[in-house]
Amino acid sequence: MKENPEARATAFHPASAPDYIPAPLLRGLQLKRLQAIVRRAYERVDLFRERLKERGLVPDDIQSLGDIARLPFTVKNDLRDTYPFGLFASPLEEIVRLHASSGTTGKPIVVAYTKEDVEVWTSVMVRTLASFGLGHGDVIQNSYGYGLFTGGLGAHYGAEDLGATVIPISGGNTDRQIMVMRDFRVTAICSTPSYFLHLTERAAELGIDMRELPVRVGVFGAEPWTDSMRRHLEACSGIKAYDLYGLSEIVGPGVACECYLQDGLHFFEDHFYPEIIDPQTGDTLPDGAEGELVLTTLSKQAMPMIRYRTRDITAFITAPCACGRTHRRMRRISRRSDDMFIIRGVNVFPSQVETALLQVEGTLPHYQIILTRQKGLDEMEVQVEVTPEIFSDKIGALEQFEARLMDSLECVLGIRVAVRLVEPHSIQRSEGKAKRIVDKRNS
Ligand code: DLL
Repeated sequence: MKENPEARATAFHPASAPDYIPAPLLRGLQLKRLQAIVRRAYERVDLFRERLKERGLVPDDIQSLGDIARLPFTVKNDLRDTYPFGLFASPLEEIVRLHASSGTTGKPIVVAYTKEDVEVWTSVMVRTLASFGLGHGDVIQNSYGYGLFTGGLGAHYGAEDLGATVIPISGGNTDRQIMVMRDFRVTAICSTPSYFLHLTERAAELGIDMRELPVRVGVFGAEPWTDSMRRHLEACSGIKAYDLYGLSEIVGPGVACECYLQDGLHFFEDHFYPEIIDPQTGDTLPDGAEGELVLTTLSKQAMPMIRYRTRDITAFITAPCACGRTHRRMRRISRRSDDMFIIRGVNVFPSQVETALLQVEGTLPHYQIILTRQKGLDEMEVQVEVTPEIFSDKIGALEQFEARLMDSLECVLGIRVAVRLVEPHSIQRSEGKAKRIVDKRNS
């Protein structure tokens, strides 16, 4: 029997104290930090100073948190254009760590940390793990990739500082992961949700029922996943699956995370200031409206990011959270503005496909969306794995099943799209972020 995770998750951890500071104090702290970081960027980063000058602004113009809306945005291309070190606000000798994110095209983006920055990052990861009920005595298997990706070292430093035992196993070598999880009596695992799904399936093949193991918490993030996927993962492993959000440009993992209520992600607002904007106009949206998340680092020394456009789509949750944390929450990131494709005039996001598939019993959450272009129009086909029982069924039953999936997709997307059932294990598994879209439109 697993121990009750809720009892642990509601227990107060001393490192979490900043999560509960009264809102007026938090706003005061944010303003002070915002003013200091704008000044730092203005004095040390050419691109930022030039952009402020173009607008006739100086750091003293920031007199309230609302004044942030007067500042220019930073976008991913700014990091590419100034590659590798152009946005650094600290000399290289003060930088203790570099990470990089490859992205889909061209040059990677490089991000930097001073010793203080690493300490802040560690502290937000400690607060993250504590909010999932983890602490001293836990054994944490860290299956995020170590290396230039921020997932591995970010979670590692947090887990160690928390006083837990960390197993720096990184991604891959699935059978060994399962052996370690069982033999080292692992109580929590950090990985992408898609990799954990792969782990549970492989464990079942090896005759190991994860529900019988001591593992009770999943620290999942780095890719979009749905509530249906959460329910699936929790049911087949007996753990509590928590959502953790972050991005390299801001710090890595540890920008926002769920609390034990699993109802939205609290930002670590003492270090990261969130806004939601209309991605078309750039205007700040009223609380509760869905739009693009924009983040400002309030304490980052090596590479301050002012109003960074994440391309991630979400909304603030306006009601206070019953957990008592005062930091604002956002809905889970269901999609990115650049993930969208248009099929017969209808906007489609991969997460909608996942939701539709998981509504039909017998599908496994392994799917890929194949995009092609025919006579100038985009077409999509959803390839989805089904359970061995269904796959080995008679042809007629398979066709019926395919039709049910098409109906479910039509219901969610509003258009009828092609579905192809594929054998279990035929879609390639990823050790990190899952590749949901195969884009053949330009080939
Ligand atoms: O993925 C950092 C991270 C590592 C977060 C481990 C959580 C856990 P990047 O590689 O720079 O950094 O990718 C950042 O991944 O803009 C989102 O689009 C997506 N993403 C990250 N976390 C989540 C999440 C890391 N919980 C990009 N839900 C972000 C949905 C997420 N999308």
